[in-house]
Amino acid sequence: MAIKVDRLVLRHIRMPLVHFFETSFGRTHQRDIILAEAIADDVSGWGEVTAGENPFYNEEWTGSIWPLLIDYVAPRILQYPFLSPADVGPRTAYIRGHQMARGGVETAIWDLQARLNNEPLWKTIGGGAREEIPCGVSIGIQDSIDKLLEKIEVELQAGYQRIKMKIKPGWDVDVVRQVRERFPEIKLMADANSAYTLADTDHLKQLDEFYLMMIEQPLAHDDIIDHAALQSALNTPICLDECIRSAHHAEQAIRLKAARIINIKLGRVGGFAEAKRVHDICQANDIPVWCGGMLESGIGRAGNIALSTLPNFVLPGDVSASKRYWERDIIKPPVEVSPQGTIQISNAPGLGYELDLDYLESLVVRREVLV
Ligand code: OSB
Ligand code: MG
Repeated sequence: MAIKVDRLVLRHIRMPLVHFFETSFGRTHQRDIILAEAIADDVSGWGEVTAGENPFYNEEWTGSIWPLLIDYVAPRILQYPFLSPADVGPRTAYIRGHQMARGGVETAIWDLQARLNNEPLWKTIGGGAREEIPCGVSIGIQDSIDKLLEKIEVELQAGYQRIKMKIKPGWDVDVVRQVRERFPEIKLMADANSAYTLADTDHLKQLDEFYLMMIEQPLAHDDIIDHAALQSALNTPICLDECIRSAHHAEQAIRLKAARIINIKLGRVGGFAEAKRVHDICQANDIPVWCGGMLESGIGRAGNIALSTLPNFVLPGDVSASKRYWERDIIKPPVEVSPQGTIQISNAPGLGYELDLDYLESLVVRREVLV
């Protein structure tokens, strides 16, 4: 039976982070998140737009999402009879780029489909290869190395299976060395968020000494070719994040040997259908994948958990407990991580968590109802 979305409600919510999060492109203290609620026959599906507050990770940002959804996505989505949520991507593909904006609505329609089917979202998307998700954490750049070491200790005590640390010029080889000296056995990786160029090849080669699981996105956000050149010079596997916005990019990166691992983010590739295609191409080429994070609220986090049940998500991802980000999350219960560093998947319909609607509404700074 076709789904027709008869109302799309956009909410812009503001949520303070428990701790600031710093990457090579800047520090975030509070999140400005756009949520999409797609309604059909009084059943709601929810999706989170994972764009940041500034156009620094990619070109999308909270401010660009709002008009894009109102002017370009909503008119193509409302009242259109979708045979499958997989058709939402093609229906909005006339828009160049803007995967995160489009993905927020696409994921809402998958959740809507799951709720209409009265089944968990992981089932609707064709996942379910595992009942618990292996979890790692992403730790931002800190004010001191001591602070970083202390944070790593706390996360290891909590059970997380791998540690990702952010690096940038001036906070890289020496910091990684000290982390390695203190924690010689842990699964460790570094994420540069595009802070280097090929001219830094010799510098980055020094990281080979620390047997990292991978170096994530060292070079430009849109340059697969330079990553191929760097990968041929490094022993450490490169993992691509920013560069992979589609299954076609994944296929090209694999063909060029630009990466040995790929991080899949729902928003960055425009939603579940494309994320699955990226997953499948990687699986067919023996490239393991893991689920990245964008400091999501509980809604995006629940979507990431569903995605992580696809079979080739074999490495611990960046999907971690709600309490690492939020004093109070907008879902009930919050996402919790076991002492073994895993998240148990939920069998409840849709995202698998209840929304704390009263709390969510209290965070809204603007709203738009589209019919
Ligand atoms: O590159 O993976 C990234 C956060 C914001 C923007 C980009 C990235 C990140 C993270 C945090 O590393 C992942 C998370 O804890 O949600
Ligand atoms: Mg990254």
